[in-house]
Amino acid sequence: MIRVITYGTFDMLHHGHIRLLERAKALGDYLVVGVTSDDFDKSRGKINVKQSLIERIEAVKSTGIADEIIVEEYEGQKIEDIRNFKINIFTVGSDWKGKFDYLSSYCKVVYLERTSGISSSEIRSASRTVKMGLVGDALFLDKVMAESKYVNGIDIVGVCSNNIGMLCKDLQNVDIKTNDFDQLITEVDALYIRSIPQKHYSQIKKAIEMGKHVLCESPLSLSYENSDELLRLAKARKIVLMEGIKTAYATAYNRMLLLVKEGKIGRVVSLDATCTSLIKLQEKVTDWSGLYEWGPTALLPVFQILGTDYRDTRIITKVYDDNPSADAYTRVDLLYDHAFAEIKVGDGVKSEGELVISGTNGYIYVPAPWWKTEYFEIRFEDQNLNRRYFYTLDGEGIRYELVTFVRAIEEENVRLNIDNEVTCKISEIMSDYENKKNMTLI
Ligand code: C2G
Repeated sequence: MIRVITYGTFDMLHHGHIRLLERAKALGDYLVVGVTSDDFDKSRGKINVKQSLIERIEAVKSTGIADEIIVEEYEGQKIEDIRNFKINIFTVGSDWKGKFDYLSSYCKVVYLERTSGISSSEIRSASRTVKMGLVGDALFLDKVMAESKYVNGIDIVGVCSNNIGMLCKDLQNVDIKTNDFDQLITEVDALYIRSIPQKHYSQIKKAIEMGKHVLCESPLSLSYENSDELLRLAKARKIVLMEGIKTAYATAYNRMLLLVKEGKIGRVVSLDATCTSLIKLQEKVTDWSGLYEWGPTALLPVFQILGTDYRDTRIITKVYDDNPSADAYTRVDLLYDHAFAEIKVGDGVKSEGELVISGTNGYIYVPAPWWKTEYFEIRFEDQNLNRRYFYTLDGEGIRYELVTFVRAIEEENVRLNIDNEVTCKISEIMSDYENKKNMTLI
């Protein structure tokens, strides 16, 4: 009996896939098909896969061609599969020609001619491309531009900035370059906003009223009520309004949240999150200061783990020696009925940017810089039980954030990674800071 194996993502299964499977089966008597897991696809740069692993497996199964379906989860797995399943022939489409020659020491390798004129990418991008405009004065826009290149279905066509000259070449080459928000907004389907936080509310409101989707860097506004109003307005008009905190879309962070929710460290009693970056003077003119820049990221695990029903807060801000109106380093304490949290953020002081979540059975330690980590540890009294977790993070989470945004525009009911109540509570802390509520300045 000749045993054949082939692998693929098989997203939006089409006749190119089916022809491949048929010819693979015809090479022998028994066909094993490896379908790539969502994580494996992400780690190899395929981030736009539309269907879940289950849906893709079901689609392959429904062809009736495969004798056995397995999941491909990691690099190097092919060799192991060939040994375990006693495979005689490995086959894949000719777009991979040469890439799997190394497997020929384990079995025969056959490249089958790829069917021309059809691909998953074409099917995916048959849905309309979202024309997006970027708004803001900071160099962060360069990162968003660079990351958008990895995301199908999004095209950055314009930028509204007072600093166009400072931005990257790609952004200088877009069709619409302006410092007039009203001009940009009329020519796009969606906006990515990173203007100063004081402008967010009016810009978002205008965008929603004109039927444009918005991805806005957190905070959405500087008060609970304003953010709540914007989210309701967006919902009523069927517009996507998404708060941008890239950490919320980072794989390791999300896995860590699941482990906490599952009770791995027992009941969480305290959380400490620190985020700092010493920024260059040139950037300081154009970017936001301390709490606005880092507060939302540091508050994210607090609200996602301890909830949004805190009892009390206290803010301590160390201002810059040469600029008493700007915060160099800020500490926010949050008191809950059965837990407490402390965040420390700023751009005028450097500290260890770590996250520690302490529970009744153990704690989670996420080393600096935790907001874009690929790795964390769970630690217990008995060190033998400690475990380390590793994940890959491409593009600091911005890439996945953009993928989710486009998906939410295309499909209904896509779950965003930040709940509305979390968004509103982040805005509430910003308003406490604005209004110097429960705050000490030093
Ligand atoms: N294919 C084809 N003709 C097409 C499109 C795809 O013959 N028009 C083949 C591919 O060459 C591949 C299989 O169908 O052999 C599955 O394609 P994808 O879902 O795009 O999977 P891919 O990302 O190529 O994964 O490690 C190898 C990978 O797992 C192959």
